[in-house]
Amino acid sequence: MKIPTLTLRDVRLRAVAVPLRRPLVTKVITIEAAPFLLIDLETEEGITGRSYLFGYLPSGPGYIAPLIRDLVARFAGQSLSPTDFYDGMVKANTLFGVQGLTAMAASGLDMAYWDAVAQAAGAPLVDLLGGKVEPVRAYNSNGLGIIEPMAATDEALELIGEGDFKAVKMRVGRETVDEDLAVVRAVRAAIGDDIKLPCDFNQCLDVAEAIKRGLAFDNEGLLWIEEPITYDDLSGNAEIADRVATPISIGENFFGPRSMGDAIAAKAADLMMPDAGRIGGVTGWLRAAALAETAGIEMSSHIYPEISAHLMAVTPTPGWLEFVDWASPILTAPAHVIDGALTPTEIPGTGISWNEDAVQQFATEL
Ligand code: SMN
Ligand code: MG
Repeated sequence: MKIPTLTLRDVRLRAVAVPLRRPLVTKVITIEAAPFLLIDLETEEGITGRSYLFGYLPSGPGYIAPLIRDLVARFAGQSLSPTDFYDGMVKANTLFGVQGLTAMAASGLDMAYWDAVAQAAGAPLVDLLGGKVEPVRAYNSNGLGIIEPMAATDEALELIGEGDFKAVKMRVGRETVDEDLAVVRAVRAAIGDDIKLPCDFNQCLDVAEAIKRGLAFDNEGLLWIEEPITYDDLSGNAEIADRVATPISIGENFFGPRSMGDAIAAKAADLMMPDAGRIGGVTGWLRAAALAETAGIEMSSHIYPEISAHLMAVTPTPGWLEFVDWASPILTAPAHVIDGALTPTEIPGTGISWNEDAVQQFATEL
């Protein structure tokens, strides 16, 4: 299939804060509403590519928006392949800095451009990437924050029931290892041995404490231990991965595929889980996926379930798709998990288009 080229014209940016059904309580932050930056990338051909970025902080979208506007102004009027657009954006920020918010801006635009290009081809993104529309196994990440054991057991069962999930993720990092262990055991007793159970520390430990908790968790049959310490302490992560038997997973904070390559080279983790909105959108994802394949490492996705379904379907060493329904209220075709799996939409592009009434309802200042 020939990948169409489009001519960039302008971008329309809006911000929303979409209330979460269950607040996400992590050790380091509690998120009650998802701050999204909505990107409508207009082309001279009349096709609009759409994507969104998760802004983490209520003010997050406002910091990313001007970086996106600068990039679009820089490339407006040009007809570029998606690869040339992505590489051009990274190059344009060489001296300013290519990690952090500029990487998010480039990732968001790359995702929107691929959406436009796939629409122009009249095919779902996954087809354009050489794959096919097929179910991708998913875990439910829509809850199980740092909450009481009783509440956690009820919530774990609710989460499984929301899509016949075969895996749910819980957040950990309570005051003591015993408190964490009590909740892990309570949840395991409730869900049984057949449901996979990854857990996420959101970087809240130091190396010594991570090894201590990791060893204590080793008999609990967890699918993985995510981000035990700060993500960019690669040698610290490598030490933990070496000492702890349960697989260590990191990646949601990698900016661009090279940071994932560095982590693989440092043996910083057993599993990788990049985030499409930070790793470089579709283009960065494909490059990261090739690195995971050559290293023989499973790669899972982080949030962005709608586009990640397309990406995971072409990932050579696929792990699990993280399912969150945070954007569902503002989408006309929200993602639905059936039998524990999410299938990419058949709609040409990535399948993202806005429910304008909801966008208006949840609009915030940009
Ligand atoms: C997470 C995701 C999005 C916002 C905050 C925390 C978490 C996860 O690390 O992996 O689900
Ligand atoms: Mg995480």
